[in-house]
Amino acid sequence: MEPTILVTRHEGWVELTLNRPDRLNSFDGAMHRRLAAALDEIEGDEGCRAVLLTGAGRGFCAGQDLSDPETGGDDPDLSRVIDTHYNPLIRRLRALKKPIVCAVNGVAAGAGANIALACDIVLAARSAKFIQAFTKIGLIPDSGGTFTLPRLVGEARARALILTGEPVTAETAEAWGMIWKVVDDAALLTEARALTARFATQPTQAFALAKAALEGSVTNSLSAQLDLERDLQRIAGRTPDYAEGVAAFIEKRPARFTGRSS
Ligand code: T3D
Repeated sequence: MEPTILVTRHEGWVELTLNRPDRLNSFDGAMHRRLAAALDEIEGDEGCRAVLLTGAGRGFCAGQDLSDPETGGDDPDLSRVIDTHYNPLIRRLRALKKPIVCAVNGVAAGAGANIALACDIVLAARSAKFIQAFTKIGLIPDSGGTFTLPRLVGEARARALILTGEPVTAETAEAWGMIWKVVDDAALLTEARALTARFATQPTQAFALAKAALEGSVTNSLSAQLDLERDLQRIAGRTPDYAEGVAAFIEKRPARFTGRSS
């Protein structure tokens, strides 16, 4: 049987493909565990400096596999699957110390939409759409949807998307600031791969620290955020990539970043 998560290693970066195309790459427990194992490896691999997440077939991800016996039963406790799988996944994507690009190749529904929105940079195929499908089946958004959406698109749009479950086209998602960019379907993977490969040659520590600063900004006051920036900049200023970046600038040559912390 084909693995439900395809892991393709490139020079300095890893491509993860959700691979249950006949179920629009919806998640069952086994797929969650495979993704978690792949992320374990990526986190521990200094040679991997960027990640690309995409889906196989015509969909990106339709969220939870609604036929998965692990989440069904007479008296389901959906908090279990959230605690075991979705919440750790979203926390890991946000905390990953390397950029994660998401190439949304088709429909992203339910948790699938919110997993995409938890990535650092989202490119979407022109034919893709984003659906907060939860209330259609009597659930509330999870995987950070109630947190991420209002921050990305504003309260009015977030509330309407959540309560109506209406699909948002990739073009509207870009226009509303929900995602970074729409790309023609045929060009999506080429463009997403080029971006991820470029990130893999850049100052990885600075990316990690910038992500940490952005996370801090969610709850910090301006004053606390200024202090956090100072502290993280102190760390950035001691990385070899800072020395190299400045030297390359002075010498008017391209920088050769290693991504190393020391
Ligand atoms: O445990 C918990 O439940 C808690 C966690 C919740 C997190 C969540 O994500 S809840 C939200 C779950 N997702 C959904 O409700 C979305 C369900 N899917 C859809 O609404 C539609 O499939 C789409 C709008 C995403 C796409 O529609 P369309 O017409 O392009 O495709 P389709 O024909 O509906 O789907 C194609 C196949 O994929 C189909 O199988 P078939 O008939 O060809 O054998 C369909 O059943 C299957 N599929 C799509 N989504 C899911 C799914 N199978 C299982 N689970 C799915 N989520």
